Amino acid sequence: MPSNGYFLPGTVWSVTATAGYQGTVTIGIVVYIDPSSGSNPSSLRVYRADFAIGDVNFDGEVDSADTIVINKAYGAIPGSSLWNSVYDLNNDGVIDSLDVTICTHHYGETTTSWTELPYLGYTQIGSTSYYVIYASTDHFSGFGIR
Ligand SMILES: [Ca+2]
Ligand SMILES: [Ca+2]
Repeated sequence: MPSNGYFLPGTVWSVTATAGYQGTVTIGIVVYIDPSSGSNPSSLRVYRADFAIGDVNFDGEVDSADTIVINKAYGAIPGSSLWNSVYDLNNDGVIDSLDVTICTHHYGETTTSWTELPYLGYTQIGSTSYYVIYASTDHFSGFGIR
């Protein structure tokens, strides 16, 4: 976990909707709490990350690593094995140079916006040290806990 207390950006959960959807949904994120830490699951909250446009690998910065993954899916359309709607930055149904151009236009931008989501409680998974922390969101994005 990085110094800002969130999960590493690379391990942030990314949720995308493949069909039109509007409304609020409940999400649950599983977290391990070391019993010796004294941490209380009721103190944990779910945050939504609003990534910079072009940060398609969700590592917190727009750079050449993002254009590399977009280029690996070059030419992909919905249904093809390399398709990933995250890389289709202009939402035109094909991953191509227009998406690379958008990405490079945002080079150097970083993810700075984290929004705490409404807390809905938690449940323990059996008698383990794993808990599911619940929150509601109306916006699919990346999510983390702190
Ligand atoms: Ca990135
Ligand atoms: Ca596109």
